[in-house]
Amino acid sequence: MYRTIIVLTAGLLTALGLAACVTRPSNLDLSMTHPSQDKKFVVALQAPSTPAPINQIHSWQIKLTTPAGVPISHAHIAVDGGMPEHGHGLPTQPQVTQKIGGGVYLLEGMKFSMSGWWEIKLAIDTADASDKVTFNTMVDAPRQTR
Ligand SMILES: [Cu+2]
Repeated sequence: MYRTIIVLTAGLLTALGLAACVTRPSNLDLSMTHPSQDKKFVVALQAPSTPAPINQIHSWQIKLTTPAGVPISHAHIAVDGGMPEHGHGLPTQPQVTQKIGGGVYLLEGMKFSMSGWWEIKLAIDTADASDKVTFNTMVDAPRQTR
């Protein structure tokens, strides 16, 4: 009798554990500076605050350089993203609206509509090269204290 309960409990815990594993990889790379997919650029993404506020429009900055660290100032950067676990995209259509100079760009119109794991994908085009980069970020549930 007790044995049955223990086996059932263990089974339930295993099922819950597996469900948790599906939510996101445990080795999710949250770093905000990455080489692009084909190593043509190095891209740094700067959030407005850590963590980014939920359900508010915010602006980020993107710094783009060559692998050697030379700033790239005349790139076209397209933005996409979403929540891989839920299969939906970004709730807004963020745009790179300004080239600030020194390889820094202003990314406006970002919004996260729920807490959890979000991907931010950039497609970068210059006269010489095209490449992509994906960033991961975790958005927390809203805090009551703010
Ligand atoms: Cu979602």
